[in-house]
Amino acid sequence: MIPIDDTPLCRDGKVLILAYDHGLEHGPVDFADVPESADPERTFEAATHPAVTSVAVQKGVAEAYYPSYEDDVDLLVKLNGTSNLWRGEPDSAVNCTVDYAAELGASSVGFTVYGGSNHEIEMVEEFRDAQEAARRHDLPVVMWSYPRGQGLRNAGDASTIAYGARLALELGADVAKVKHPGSREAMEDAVRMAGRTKVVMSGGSKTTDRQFLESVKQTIDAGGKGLAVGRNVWQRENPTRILDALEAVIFEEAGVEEALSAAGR
Ligand code: FBP
Repeated sequence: MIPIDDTPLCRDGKVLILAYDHGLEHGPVDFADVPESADPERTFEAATHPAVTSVAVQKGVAEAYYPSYEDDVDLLVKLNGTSNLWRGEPDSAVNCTVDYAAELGASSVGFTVYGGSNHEIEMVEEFRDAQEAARRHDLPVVMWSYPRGQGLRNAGDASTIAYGARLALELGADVAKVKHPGSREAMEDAVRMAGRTKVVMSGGSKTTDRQFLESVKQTIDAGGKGLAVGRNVWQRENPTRILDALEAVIFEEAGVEEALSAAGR
């Protein structure tokens, strides 16, 4: 296990990963409301905000855009990912090796595991290869731990999310990225199940500032390390304002009201 507090993935022991792999995972629909958000430069610019500890992108976006930002932004390369055009049981193609992610300048890597999918066995075997290669490069591993699949009717249940957090510990991830399970207590359970693996909340689809900040606050109060968020930042007209608010909640122990005023409302 890598002590992530000493890596660029953390600032003062907390994590705010700005996720931008949606062009692959969801496609153009995610950029429809804010057309400028299709330009990766806009997200890289947002990632220069001091609250952001890393930007998470796929290999192609890293190759094309990271060289212009390498002095100002820390890079997490997502090693697998699948388009929304795929209609099969949840699975994720391994698109990048750890060696190549390191060559691109990544200081950490990300990997999705769909526990419960009919493809769980292969995904976990692929994760094994990536995790062991990452250890050789001394790169922290963030597991996007999203239990789902046709046999799982309760993917959003607190107990399933806690199981996802536990999978991350058992399989050797340094950070477990899990969906918000709906309450502080349920997030405490996920944090407890993850043991020494750090838990970060996955942002989810865009919601109001207040609802979003409340879920982030619950995560921090539950012992979570922070957040890996995409749409709730770059689908906003002004990503800087929500990042100001997130900085207050995650790094300055502010409450939601205080954070909302930090964001200027
Ligand atoms: P969001 O904060 O926008 O939810 O992004 C987090 C993330 O894990 C992305 O990295 C990924 O593209 C997306 O969610 C996958 O979401 P899902 O598979 O649940 O549709």
